[in-house]
Amino acid sequence: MATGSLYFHSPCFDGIVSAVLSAELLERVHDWLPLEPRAVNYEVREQWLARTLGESTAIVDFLYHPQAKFWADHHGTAFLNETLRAEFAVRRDPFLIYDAAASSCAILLWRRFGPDLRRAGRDFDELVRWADKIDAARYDSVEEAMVSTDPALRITLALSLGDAGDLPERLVSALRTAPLEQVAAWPEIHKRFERGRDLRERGLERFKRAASLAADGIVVFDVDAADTLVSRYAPFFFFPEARYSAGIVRGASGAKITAMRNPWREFTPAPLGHIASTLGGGGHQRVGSIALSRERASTAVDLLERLLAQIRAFEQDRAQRAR
Ligand SMILES: [Mn+2]
Repeated sequence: MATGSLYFHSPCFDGIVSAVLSAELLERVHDWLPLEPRAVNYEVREQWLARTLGESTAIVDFLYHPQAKFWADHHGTAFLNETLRAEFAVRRDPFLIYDAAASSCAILLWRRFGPDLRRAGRDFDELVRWADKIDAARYDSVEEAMVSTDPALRITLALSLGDAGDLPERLVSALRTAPLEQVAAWPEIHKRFERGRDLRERGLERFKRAASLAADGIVVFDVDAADTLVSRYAPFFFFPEARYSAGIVRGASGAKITAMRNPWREFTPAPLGHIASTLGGGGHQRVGSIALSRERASTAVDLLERLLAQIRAFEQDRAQRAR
């Protein structure tokens, strides 16, 4: 039987939910061929545009491709070059949807097509709510981000272990009809979740010894994360009053410098993505990071110092303006 393709970003809960929504929409409401889910991630970047897409191809939560018949994304980096961005800007097609201000691809799709799906008897409110919360990191508390066992968070941690095989594709197929709770209870999800929880606990112990809170409210750390999972929220788990975290996470393939503002405190932070971009990295307002290969990992301490200096300069300016 002929089939179409549905590319979705993975491992990512938002990518999976976006695939569920678009599969249901295209197959049930618009009579597309059955869509085969295919997980993709940014490793395919270099070859993405060289790929020839089949007649019935949808792409969600991932890079724009001019041959896609259905496309939705919210990443600032959706267009691989300016020509594509310009070409897209003049296309008028209700099946090509882009909004860099949307907090998740799932919410973007749900706002646009939720009424059609509801009329077809498909309600995905709960899935969309979780996808949006996770993608936008809009957690109620650091505890919810770190130790909660809600079904969507169990699946997210299970996926974060890597080597997931075709688990993301099977999740898309299952979540089209089965309740979230039931899917999260799959033995393989449970097993991966338990392993993820152990690794995360080890990561926390390691982080605790490698971090300290500076007098100006920045959690500074240099942690070896090999064989553990170090949560990006660990700094605020130990230092809930901190304003920022900035540090080095070292692994087998190199090192990563990351900076984040405390998402549970109200204030206008230094532009962390911009600061990181001046040092060879990227990000957005609330989080910046710089990836370093193993060969360049020795520059990490120096780069972190320069990043900290820029955050501190911003904060001093702010203090002066307030005076
Ligand atoms: Mn997303």
